[in-house]
Amino acid sequence: MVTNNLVQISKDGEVAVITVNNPPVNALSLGLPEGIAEAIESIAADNQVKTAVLIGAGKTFVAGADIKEFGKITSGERRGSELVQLLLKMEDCRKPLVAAIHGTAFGGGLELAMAAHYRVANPGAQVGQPEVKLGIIPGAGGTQRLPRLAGVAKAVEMCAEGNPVKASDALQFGILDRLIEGDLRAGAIEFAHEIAAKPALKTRERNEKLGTPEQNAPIFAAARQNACHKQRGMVAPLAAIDAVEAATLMRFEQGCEFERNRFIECLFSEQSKALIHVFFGEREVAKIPDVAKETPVLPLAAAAVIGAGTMGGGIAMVFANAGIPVLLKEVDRAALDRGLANIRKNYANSVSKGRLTQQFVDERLNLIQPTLSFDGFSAVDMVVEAVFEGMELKKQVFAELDRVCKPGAILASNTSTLNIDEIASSTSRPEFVIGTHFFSPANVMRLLEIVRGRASSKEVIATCMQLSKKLGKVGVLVGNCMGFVGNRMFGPYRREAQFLVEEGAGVEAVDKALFDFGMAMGPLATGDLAGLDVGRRIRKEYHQQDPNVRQPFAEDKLCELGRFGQKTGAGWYKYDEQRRAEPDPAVPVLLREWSEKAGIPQRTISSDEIVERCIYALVNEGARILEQGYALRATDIDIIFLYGYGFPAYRGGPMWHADRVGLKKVYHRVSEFHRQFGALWEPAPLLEQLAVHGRTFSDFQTGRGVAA
Ligand code: T1G
Repeated sequence: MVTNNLVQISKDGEVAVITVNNPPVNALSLGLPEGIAEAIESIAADNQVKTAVLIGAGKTFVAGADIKEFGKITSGERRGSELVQLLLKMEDCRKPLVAAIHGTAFGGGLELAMAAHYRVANPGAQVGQPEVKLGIIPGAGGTQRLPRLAGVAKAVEMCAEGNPVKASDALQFGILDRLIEGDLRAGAIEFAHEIAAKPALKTRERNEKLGTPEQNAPIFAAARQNACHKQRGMVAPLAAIDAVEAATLMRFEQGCEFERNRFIECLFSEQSKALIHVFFGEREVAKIPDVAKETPVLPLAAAAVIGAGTMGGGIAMVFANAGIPVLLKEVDRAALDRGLANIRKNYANSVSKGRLTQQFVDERLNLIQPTLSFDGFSAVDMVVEAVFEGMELKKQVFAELDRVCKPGAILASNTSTLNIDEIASSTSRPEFVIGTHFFSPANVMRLLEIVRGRASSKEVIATCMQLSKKLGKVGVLVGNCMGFVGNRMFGPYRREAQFLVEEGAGVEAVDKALFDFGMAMGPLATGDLAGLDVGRRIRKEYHQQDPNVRQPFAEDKLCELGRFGQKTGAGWYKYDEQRRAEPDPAVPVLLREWSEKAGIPQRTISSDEIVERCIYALVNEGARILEQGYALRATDIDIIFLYGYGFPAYRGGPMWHADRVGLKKVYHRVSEFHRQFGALWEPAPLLEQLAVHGRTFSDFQTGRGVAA
């Protein structure tokens, strides 16, 4: 029996089975709630049916509302309350309904399951209210029903933080009634027989876990504090907490209305538009126009890393964490021992913070095999080189790797600045050479820039893109230009931060303005963390000092004083033993002296100017990169900045942010800065062109793919 093409009913004796089938993730697209409603009506009217199971076809239960249809609600085309009505109808059904969950019951999917009278799940299933990650809150009673099942503390955590919960935990919290090993459908039907004679309990009437105001007050206070800290600047987590609080203070219907109002408010917000862009963007970056989905990937069962420094050690951990055995090679025993000690220390930290178990760590450490020779390299499928940044050294390493590695092994470089094609030229297999630019700390940062050389083969690209997923990273394909995409843009951003302090803005004022904008860290504090000498080395090596173009000098001068940042206890700030930053009164004095000597007039600079100069410097360079085809889409640039540079996700990334500000305004400001500050601010032709035609970065397509 079929209600519509998305929902089918079948029968197993007295148990009806309602199957939802809307691949790939059974999202609640238009027609699906309506189909389930019809199914409920039909089983209510069917005298043979005593009880029903609601289950998902394919790889998952319902993963939530259809995010692509949100625009229909904001445009007024749909009210979007069909689901709310359906859930009441389900609860009111006299015949007990059992939701049978596999895969993910997320958002509207969990809300749907909570409106059933019972819930069973496979042990591998997960449940969650991830809406805050899209800048919204649950919109179909999730904040009202979840505290009634799981209690206030758990519900507020799930709704405000948005993280998934494993089935075994969900059972313990009371969200699930039973775990079913083996065949879910059969187990759910058996469960349905068992409860057929029991009353159909309505979740909305189960008030016993809602607690008292005295019990709840500290829970909400702690949740708000946590949200302000961990989800700084985001509106939705606080709205979600308010809505769960409403569940404890109001009747169910009123609570739902409260939730609905906050949901709509959030749905219309800029933050939610940005976060939805990020959700789809994260998936879009995996799509490479000239590398078809069907492109065969190469086997990747064993890897090697050259260099056990901070980056190399971190990369070895990333492979081990993904269960891939990895050789870790150094040139001498002392360096290898230092590298291994760092790896052990990093793992021990994670164990002490409760993030990993000792058993997991022991297993991973066993996968990392330290070595001083190339023995065993002939058996690996991929090598990542992470030696010191220097072209000659890298070429030597690659020539050696070409000799020792088997044909077909991928030779990747973790270089952050060097030309991949030149590195590849030292091998006989440039088509197997590629850049895999990890970000520090490699075992933490989610970004992986995959740098396409002129000869990199499609199979190698497809393999690295797939590998990034396996390693828990977001891989973004970029072209082979100086600094690739992220660092090429980050340069002008940090350059402006230096110019600003040289013109009279305070060090803390610059960092605070960008921190308040939402950046994880201010640009000057970031310099101290990375080491000011790193930037100086790159500047020295690559920048042709054109005397007509202004160059920042402050960081070079700090370096001359031995102030390299955190590692030397002083840079832009001074640091104590625990590397806690403190403003250093010596710095403004030095800056004034240096600026005076350089003839730079000092003035008061607003936080708006600080933000515009730093962020529009990013955007202007991003526009050049996009036009030149070194990034496939504006979205790719956005994702790079979110996962590699601490750009706030709720602003969608630099290019999305510029689109929302309006490219006319951005172009106007960039042109003003050009007049005021000279050549470095020359507007990118693409920015000008899009601004003049009223277009956006989002709708710009290069049509050329990534330049090799
Ligand atoms: N709506 C529309 N499309 C979706 C979708 C959704 N909810 N979830 C996934 N997709 C698409 C995705 O874009 C991709 O498309 C394909 O499905 C496979 O996804 C009323 C308001 C379920 C864990 O936030 O977390 O319910 O790229 O590559 O790694 O209160 O997708 O192939 O064209 O991610 O196996 C709440 C979001 C919505 C869940 C599967 N739900 N999805 O991961 O595959 S708001 C969510 C996920 C809501 C209610 C509120 C993951 C996944 P394409 P994928 P995956």
